[in-house]
Amino acid sequence: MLLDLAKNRHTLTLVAALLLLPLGACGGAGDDHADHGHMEGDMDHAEEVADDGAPRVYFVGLENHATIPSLINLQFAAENFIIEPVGDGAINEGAGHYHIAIDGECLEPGIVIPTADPWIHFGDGSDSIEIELSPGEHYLCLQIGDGEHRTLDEPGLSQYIMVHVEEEAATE
Ligand SMILES: [Cu+2]
Repeated sequence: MLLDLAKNRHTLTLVAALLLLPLGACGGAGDDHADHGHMEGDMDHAEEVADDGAPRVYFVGLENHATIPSLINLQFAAENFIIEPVGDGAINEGAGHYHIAIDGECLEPGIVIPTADPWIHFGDGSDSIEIELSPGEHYLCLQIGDGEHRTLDEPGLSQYIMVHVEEEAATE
């Protein structure tokens, strides 16, 4: 494995944050905006990337090498791809769910994404998470897995970026 667990201590914080999320917000209610959010305008990304019909996922509003605060709400978006909750293991073509790895690399196609650090599965079909990162550089992978959590053979179905996390102002 490529993962260095020593670098991932902060993911404990992350997991704690995940457990505190109100899961009720993540159900089927979000279907309406999944494919249309980028049409509405304030997202730079929509203007940069022509829609060529290829499936694509990305961190919303987060460019490679962006500087971000320690506490951030990561949001994901998909184009030409259906985000669905994990069912009974059925694999639906052109559909899947998000995963992120914090300080872990994206995986090659055909690999079942582990249910362990540094990976978080969004098996309920949700598309955001609030995380807290330590100051410094971090690497974020957003990657789709199918109904069996297996990575897909489409280059656009993962995004790997580096972010700079600001030093926090001292507060008590
Ligand atoms: Cu999964």
